[in-house]
Amino acid sequence: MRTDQPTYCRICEPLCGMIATVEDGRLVALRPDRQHPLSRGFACPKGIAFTEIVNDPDRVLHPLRRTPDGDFEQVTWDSALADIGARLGAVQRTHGNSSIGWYFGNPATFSTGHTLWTAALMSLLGSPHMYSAGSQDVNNRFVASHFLYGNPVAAPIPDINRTDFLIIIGANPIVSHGSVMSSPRIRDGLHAIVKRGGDVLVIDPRRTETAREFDWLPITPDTDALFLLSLLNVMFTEELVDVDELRTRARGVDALTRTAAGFAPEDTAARTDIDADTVREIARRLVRTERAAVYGRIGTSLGRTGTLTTALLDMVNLVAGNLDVVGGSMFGDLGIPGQRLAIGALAHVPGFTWAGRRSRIGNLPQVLGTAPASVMAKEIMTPGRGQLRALFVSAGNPVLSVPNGDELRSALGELELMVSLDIYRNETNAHADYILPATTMYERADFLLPFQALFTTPFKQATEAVIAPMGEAREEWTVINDLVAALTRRSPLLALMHLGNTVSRAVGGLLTPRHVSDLVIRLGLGGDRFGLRRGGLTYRRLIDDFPHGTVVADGLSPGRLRTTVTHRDRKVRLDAPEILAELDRLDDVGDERFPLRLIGMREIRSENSWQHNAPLLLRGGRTHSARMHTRDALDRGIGDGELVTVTSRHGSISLPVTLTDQIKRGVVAIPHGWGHNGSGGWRKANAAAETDLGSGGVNVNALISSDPVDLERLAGMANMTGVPIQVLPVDRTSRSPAASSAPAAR
Ligand SMILES: Nc1nc2c(c(=O)[nH]1)N[C@H]1C(S)=C(S)[C@@H](COP(=O)(O)OP(=O)(O)OC[C@H]3O[C@@H](n4cnc5c(=O)[nH]c(N)nc54)[C@H](O)[C@@H]3O)O[C@H]1N2
Ligand SMILES: Nc1nc2c(c(=O)[nH]1)N[C@H]1C(S)=C(S)[C@@H](COP(=O)(O)OP(=O)(O)OC[C@H]3O[C@@H](n4cnc5c(=O)[nH]c(N)nc54)[C@H](O)[C@@H]3O)O[C@H]1N2
Ligand code: SF4
Ligand SMILES: [Mo]
Repeated sequence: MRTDQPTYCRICEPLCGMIATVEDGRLVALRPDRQHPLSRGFACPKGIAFTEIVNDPDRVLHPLRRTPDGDFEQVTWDSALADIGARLGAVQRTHGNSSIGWYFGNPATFSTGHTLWTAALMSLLGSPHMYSAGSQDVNNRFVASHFLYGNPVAAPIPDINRTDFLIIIGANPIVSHGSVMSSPRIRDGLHAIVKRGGDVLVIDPRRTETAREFDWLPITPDTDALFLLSLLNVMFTEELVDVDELRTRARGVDALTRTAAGFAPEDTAARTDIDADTVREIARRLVRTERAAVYGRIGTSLGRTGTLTTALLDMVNLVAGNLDVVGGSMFGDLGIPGQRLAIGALAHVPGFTWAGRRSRIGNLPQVLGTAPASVMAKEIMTPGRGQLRALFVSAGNPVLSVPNGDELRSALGELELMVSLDIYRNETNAHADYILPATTMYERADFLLPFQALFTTPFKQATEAVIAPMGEAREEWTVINDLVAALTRRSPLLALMHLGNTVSRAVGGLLTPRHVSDLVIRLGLGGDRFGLRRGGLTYRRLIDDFPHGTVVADGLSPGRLRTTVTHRDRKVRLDAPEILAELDRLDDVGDERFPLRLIGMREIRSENSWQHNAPLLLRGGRTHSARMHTRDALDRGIGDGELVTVTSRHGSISLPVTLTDQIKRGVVAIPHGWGHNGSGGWRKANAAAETDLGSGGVNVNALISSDPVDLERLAGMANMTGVPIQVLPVDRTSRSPAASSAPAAR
């Protein structure tokens, strides 16, 4: 039997509508859903290629146990869980709860059950070793919001549907499809701004796919904070701002004015490479355009001061009169009664707030209960109380995604127990004792819960699983329920959770992600409020009556600041000393040995490290190469396509170079997520991007420091952009000591 089922894609943040064709229980095709109210028939190549991932012969479909020779053998779930439980119990007895850790990667965020159950397990266990991809991605956003609003999960998003002037600084939405913002068909959304007479300005060191379609202003990497401070400087010194009005919404206006006074555009121009007149013009325009917004993402997060830079983005929006107003930078709203009070109360729970705990190594603050993944290797290797001895990795590939993968790779081998929950064998779980097969998104039901406040058009959709789990794959949250049983002896809270599960299972009412989602749907925007609002939404109604999803409000609502800010005076705080102290880190990192600056770039047919095994995405042959300005290459005697060695203070890699004029001089861009080294099971990924030096591409994070002193102080963010590097032709450097580590970094 062949059926077409509406569902949605959960690879990246627009969550595009999809029609899944299922034949005799197999997923045979995916196509964009034309009836989806927001994505309206759009899907990108990754979304379409997902059929190949679901059916990939390299997928892990049965529990695997490591054999003494380092390979894996198939075992039953029962024996895997029994052995894992026994070994986990032993680690817990010998070393305590604080020796058990969990790293959850990016795809976990797209599964309600996975995120909630992991967070519950780790917080009830009380271990400080919870890690996520957040310290390479977005934790700075949470910390900036903690200081500005008192509410770490408040994240303003640009009202792209109504803005007339959008500045995109450090994001490439035409490739990434938008991040910390769910806005299907974002390319159309951006072009619509221009069509209604507005402008989109992209400030980026590279003339990106987005910059090519709009206006481009190049900037020196990792100088965005200086640029934003200069915008504030102009707004205050040219008296463009109604300061009295500002004081009704914010506290610390004087301190911010004094701070900005030190950053006249004439003084920052040499560092940012944006001339003072341009800065002044942009500042005036942001104030004078009624509907204007500034939006930043990865490029403004991975520098040395990601939290400060992100706080400054919001400050610029606020001071220009563009925060929390139509067409500006706006807050999504769950529409749940009492949400401010609830978040205010949560903000006192150590695991929810900022710096509720600090890391044993590096003394870095936890963010929403997670510690910086960059210190994970040292947490494993450094003896003492709280040493990490057992690690779970779910939906993550930290050997490729966090700094200094070689260090982590060797540390993983020292663990007493490592368990991976994944759909593939990858570079990280090559070191696991067990690999447990997880379902893909189309093998589970879900609701867009984590993204509810991030849609530029408030939207709800729920889906059933379109196929049954392949092989013996299981959903992560059910595996977590099984793990809890092994940990009850030394954790009264987990004992309670286990008891709750056992009792509710017996009466047929086990708590599931669907219950949690149903609660949020019923209480939230458009929900039935448990019968108080007739005809309102429930999980069931979403599935039955709105299989393509439903828009629950025409647009974001202005005036949310008072329900978003949890500070007692309900004012945005502009003078947090922790944030202002970061200004000390704005000095130049110049080093004549490393005259160039590294930045990252995302590719349209990659998703971090994990979609290089899909034939559709490898079509035409893929290369992994550094992008470098033609003249920088000429100066070094480097020709297009040649192999180069890229060296930083921390490591060295060799890969081909692609010469281009679409990048600022002095800047080199290298995609991350490559470095497939054959130890994993994804055969096509290992064979892709072949060069004289091998295949699988190289791991750019070999160039990045995992030393705690090099991490951003407030959110423990890895510094992955603006890193000083040198690039030389391979043959000339092959005899130098720096290059001798190149093969190891591959
Ligand atoms: N196709 C595809 N889509 C993806 C992903 C993917 O791997 N592939 N990954 C997903 C994930 S996990 C995320 S978090 C999002 C990220 O979404 P985005 O942030 O939109 O994506 P990036 O391509 O990382 O864009 C960052 C931009 O910042 C620029 N940049 C680097 N350093 C600086 C700097 O110092 N200053 C300024 N102003 N700009 C700088 C880079 O040139 C780049 O254009 O994308 C998601 N979508
Ligand atoms: N240099 C540099 N490094 C970066 C970045 C950068 O811009 N530059 N970006 C950073 C960012 S933003 C991110 S988000 C991280 C990503 O870092 P990670 O999340 O650590 O790595 P991914 O490559 O996303 O790996 C995801 C893994 O999840 C598996 N998987 C996919 N779906 C599922 C599922 O449903 N269940 C389970 N259990 N497993 C699944 C895949 O097979 C893969 O092994 O990388 C970061 N690293
Ligand atoms: S842009 Fe592509 S990968 Fe992202 S949600 Fe849409 S179809 Fe999926
Ligand atoms: Mo990310």
